[in-house]
Amino acid sequence: MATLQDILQERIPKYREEVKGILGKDGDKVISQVTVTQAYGGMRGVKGMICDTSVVGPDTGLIIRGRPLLEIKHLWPEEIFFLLLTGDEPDAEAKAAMQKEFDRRAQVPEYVWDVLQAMPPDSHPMCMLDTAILVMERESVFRQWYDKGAQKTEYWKPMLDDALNLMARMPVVAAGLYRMRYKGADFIPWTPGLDYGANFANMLGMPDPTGSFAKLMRLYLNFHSDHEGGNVSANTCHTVGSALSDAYYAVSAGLNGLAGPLHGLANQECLGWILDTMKKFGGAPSEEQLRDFAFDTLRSGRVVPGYGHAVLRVTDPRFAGFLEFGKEHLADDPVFQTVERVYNVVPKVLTEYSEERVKAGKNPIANCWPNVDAGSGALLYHYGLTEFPYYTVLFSVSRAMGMLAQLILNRALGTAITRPKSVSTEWIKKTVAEMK
Ligand code: CMX
Repeated sequence: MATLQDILQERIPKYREEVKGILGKDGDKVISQVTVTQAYGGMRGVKGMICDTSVVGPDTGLIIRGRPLLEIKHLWPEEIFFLLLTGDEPDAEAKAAMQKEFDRRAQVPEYVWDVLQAMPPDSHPMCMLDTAILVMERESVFRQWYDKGAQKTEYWKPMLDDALNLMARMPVVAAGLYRMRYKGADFIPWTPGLDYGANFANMLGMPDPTGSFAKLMRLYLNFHSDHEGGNVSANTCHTVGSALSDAYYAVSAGLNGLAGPLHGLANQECLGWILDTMKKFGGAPSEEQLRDFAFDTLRSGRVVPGYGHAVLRVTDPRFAGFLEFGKEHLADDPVFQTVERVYNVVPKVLTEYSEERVKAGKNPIANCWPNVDAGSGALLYHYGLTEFPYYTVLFSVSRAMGMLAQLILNRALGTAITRPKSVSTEWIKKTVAEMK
């Protein structure tokens, strides 16, 4: 049986050789240019970093290691992590070995709970999760190896150790803080022998007589795991990790970015918007009512959460996958029905509104289609997870997989410390003037 460690040990030297070959042969080829708009505009579209775990095509959405997301939606989180890292699905034995790794590592130190208990009771759950991750930094295997003078070529090994520890502990911490923060209840421990997604579902403590909540958790953890390298959370994690900060520092930094309302926090805002429509109209609104509500939102200067994307230009396949799950498991739920109706209405509203914006001299809305956050909240709500601020924590447990896989590969390649060149507005003015 080839374990994750065996496969990486065998492949990393080849991966290094491949990259060395590319750099030796084509290192001076130009792959991207930067306009002034891009420099002021979040570097959108500038190709200036490498990520091999996944790519996001504007017209295809997420593709993990060459596999379009909806073709691999059946994979469990432990299989997704293996795939992200190696490019292959694990065989049954390797999958079982991964599950044993998590069983072995899923002990959360007592001091983590003490720290969480000491936090103000109105702390945001994302702040609690990040605090828990940071406080465990003292256990970083990478830092111990580094302090002892480990060879650079070996760095990926303690990084993998940290990654597996962190991955095993994150669902325990996330579920524990949920029960502490919202239920005032005792923690439910990790159950050895139970898979990662079902374990998380079980530790949250939702009643799940049919097992469909565990199915949702596996799907949820799969769908949010990675979204190439340039998004705020992955990019931040990459930058912090490039300074050889360990996985605890890097992942918590990335997750702080995920906590922003234009990124992962939209997860909590979407369902709020859906429920506001239902409150206003006394139940699932008609499409006409939704249209008016969406225009009111936009004209009051707010965004319609769950719609639009920095890269995607089509319906996010992750949204499509959640919609399919909803149709199968909760078709009669009025909140889910509202999500479906919003999908029928909002793309048209945003398209019209975008045209109004352009006439008024503003930017068009580049993508009027739903992103991942537009539907997932309704599914969680159906199963009793009604605390919106918690949704980004679920996102985080999943996204940590992609961030950790990217960190390990970057340590394997010895990726350089990130240091793009910034320029001043004065420089832009002078440089542009010289071009005329
Ligand atoms: N509602 C209203 N206006 C929107 C919009 C939406 N859903 N999506 C984009 N716009 C606006 C932008 O705010 C921007 O306006 P200004 O020029 O006045 O600042 C304009 O359209 C152009 O933006 P864009 O090029 O289409 O999109 P960006 O790459 O700048 O931003 C995103 C992308 C996701 C931040 C934006 O679409 C948005 O705010 N969506 C709603 C929030 C959301 O769902 N976020 C979750 C994204 C998924 C994730 O990354 O986690």
